[in-house]
Amino acid sequence: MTLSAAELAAAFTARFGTEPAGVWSAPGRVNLIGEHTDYNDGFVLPFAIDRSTLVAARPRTDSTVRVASTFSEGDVVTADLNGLAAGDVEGWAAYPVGVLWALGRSGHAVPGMDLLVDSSVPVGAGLSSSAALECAVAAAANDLASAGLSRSQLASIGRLAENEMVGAPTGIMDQTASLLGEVGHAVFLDCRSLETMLVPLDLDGAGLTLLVMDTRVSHSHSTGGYASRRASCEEGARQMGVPALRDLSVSDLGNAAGILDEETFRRVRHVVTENARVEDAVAVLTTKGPGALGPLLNQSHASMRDDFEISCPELDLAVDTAVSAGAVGARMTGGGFGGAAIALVPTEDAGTVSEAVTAAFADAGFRSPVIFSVRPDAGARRVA
Ligand code: GAF
Repeated sequence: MTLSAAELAAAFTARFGTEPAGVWSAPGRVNLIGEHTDYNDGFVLPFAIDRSTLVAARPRTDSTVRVASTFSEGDVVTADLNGLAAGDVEGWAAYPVGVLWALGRSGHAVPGMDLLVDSSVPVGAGLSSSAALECAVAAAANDLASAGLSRSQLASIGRLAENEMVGAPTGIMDQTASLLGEVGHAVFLDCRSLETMLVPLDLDGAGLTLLVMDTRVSHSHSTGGYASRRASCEEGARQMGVPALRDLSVSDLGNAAGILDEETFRRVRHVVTENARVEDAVAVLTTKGPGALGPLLNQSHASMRDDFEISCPELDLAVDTAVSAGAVGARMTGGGFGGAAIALVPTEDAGTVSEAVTAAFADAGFRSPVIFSVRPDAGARRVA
């Protein structure tokens, strides 16, 4: 369901019998480039999208949290912040409850709350519906408890909730994009220093459309593949004698090939070359504009497909077909093993590219993809 802030406030009143104190919104994200670099202390270049999660919230006088969503009529998950431990809450409620728990664990007293959630970020599409939910709740709790945390601090709270309460060993990229995004910009993030820089991403001005091609192949970052890639990266850094793969550059790869086993080397090569591509992408965007990003997007996809091995036949088909049908460039986005690919296309070709990808999926016997366009939008904010 996608409700307006006023409609969600009315639904909250109907559900909990009292008006919310306010409504907060946080967007999902597309990662333009820089995949699996965040937990290697590297560089990422995501942007907040014009699809978001809304949370109507009201603080309580006790430590009880009640969460409900417009997707699960009647179901209210209840938890008590007192004595709550990592892993205690399961399912989707682990994200909102986890944020309140993470605030408390980080020394910020927050009361119990009633929360009603609605979202237009597709779940499981690799657009970080999870970070959108975390960041909307974090923004609400920050305001309602007058915690005074910065956007970067709130991103860390969201990550803590995801790592500890949900059990997904993810990095800081998604929460940063959801909290620090700006209209018409991507967010360059140095995941070691946590410094950010807004980079102009004027798609309309360049006559470009960014298509999301949701393969509808489901993925989860709290299961095997994501964690095993992370473990390979840590092992590669250990064997190379550096704190993190961020500390290697492309010129170190020859040396790495002689030290690492073949598979670990390919994992390392992806991260090292991807960091370089992010820096190149920032330079391209600031000097030439988004129309010149194509080769970097395509190279990023090939690296994830061949070296990091996190793509799948549906993602490869979406990317290859989009490029053949006229996209400037395309790549899978997010953690991989399913989810979505993105294609940067001249706006006049967006229909042709979408149709070509849909037809290719039908020919291959794959489920029909869901294809839509997104724009760089603003980060989390109070909307009512
Ligand atoms: C997921 C994670 F949540 C991010 O932290 C990041 O690692 C991404 O996968 C891969 O780049 O979205």
